Order: sequence, then C-alpha cells, then structure tokens
Amino acid sequence: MSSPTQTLVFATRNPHKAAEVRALLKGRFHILTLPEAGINEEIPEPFPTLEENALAKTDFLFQRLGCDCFSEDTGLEVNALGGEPGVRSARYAGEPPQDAANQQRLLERMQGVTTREARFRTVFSLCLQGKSHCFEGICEGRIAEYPAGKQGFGYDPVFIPTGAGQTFAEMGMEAKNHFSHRRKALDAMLHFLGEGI
Ligand code: ITT
Repeated sequence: MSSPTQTLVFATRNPHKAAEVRALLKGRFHILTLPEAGINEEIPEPFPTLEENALAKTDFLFQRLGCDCFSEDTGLEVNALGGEPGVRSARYAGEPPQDAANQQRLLERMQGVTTREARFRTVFSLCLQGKSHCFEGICEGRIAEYPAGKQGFGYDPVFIPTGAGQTFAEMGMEAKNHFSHRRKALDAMLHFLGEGI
C-alpha cells in the first residue's frame, strides 16, 4: 500500500482535470500540477495517438524532475466524423485552443447529422521510477444539439454520457466523475497501484 502522503506530479496545466482527479483520490495521494511543481514550459504533444502523447509527457517530466508522475491525454471521438476530433480535440478550431470555438466547430460539423454517437477516450501514463505504464478510460455518449450547462470544461456542454439525460456541464463534477473516461482510467491506474476505488 502506498502512503497517503505519497506525492505524484500530474503533468497537466488544466485545473479542471486536477480538480476531478483530486476529488476522486480523496487525499490518498498528494498531487502537484505542472505549475505547482515549478514547470513553466509547454510539454509538446505532437504524436498521432493519445498513448504516445501521454508517454511523452511523463518521459519529459521524469527527465526534468526524476520523480514519480502521471499524465493523461484525452480525445473526443465522433462516429459521424470518422473519429474526429480525436487526438486533435484541443486545437479543433485552431490556435490558441479555445473551448467555445471548439464546441462551435463541432456543432457546425454535426448540423443535420442524426447519428450522434461519440466517446471520450483518455489514456493515462504513470511513470514509477522511470518505468511507464498506460491505462485507458472510455465514456460512451452522444453529441448534444446545442451547448447546455456551465460547469466543467472543454466539450462538457455538448457531450451527454450514455445513461444520463443531461450534458457533463449540466450535471457537475461529482456526477461527471460517476460516468467519466477520466474516472475509469484513474480506477485502472489505482488498481495497478493497489489502491482500488
Ligand atoms: P493538459 O494537456 O494540460 O492536460 P488540455 O486541456 O490541453 O490539458 P487535453 O489535450 O487532454 O488537455 O485535451 C484535449 C481536448 O479535450 C481539450 O480541448 C480539452 O478541453 C478537452 N477535454 C479533455 N478532457 C475533457 C473532459 O473531461 N470533458 C470535456 N472536454 C475535455
């Protein structure tokens, strides 16, 4: 069993991701985000798969800090768009990445499309003493007709998980964590660490 105070650096600058993960961990690990760990430069995510990008982030961080760490890369895969935006989700509407513009581009591409199945896919990379391990989490759902809800981030206002009657942005973090890709990948990582939730 890990000590409750074991520190893991989470290679993210996204405070929403960090809040979701911390809520699920309930204090069992001490999590530091990139800014909190003093890493100010952007870590490149140039690869065509979520797994390669997640691994690149933990490799970078281990080389810089030499500590145990994890990262994740997430994509929204829409069936009617052949799996787009997928690994390009953050920059779907171009640079700089903007949530509202990404949502708008997605809804424009989906105008008049009746087949709205989609999924969030997340790959976590956990780096322990320099050795990396990957874990995947998938949340099936569909793309809403219009944005709804103010909570969450990214594509949350336009994604309705299967089994819910509202978007991630309408339901709030606790309910999102019940359904989410991120929670499922984190469950797998914690199971590996012997910390099943
Ligand atoms: P880091 O790379 O710093 O972790 P990011 O926001 O850039 O943060 P990703 O590259 O993994 O994270 O995200 C790809 C896109 O998918 C980006 O537009 C996110 O806002 C969005 N996204 C990721 N997870 C999401 C979630 O749980 N709900 C809604 N959108 C999400």
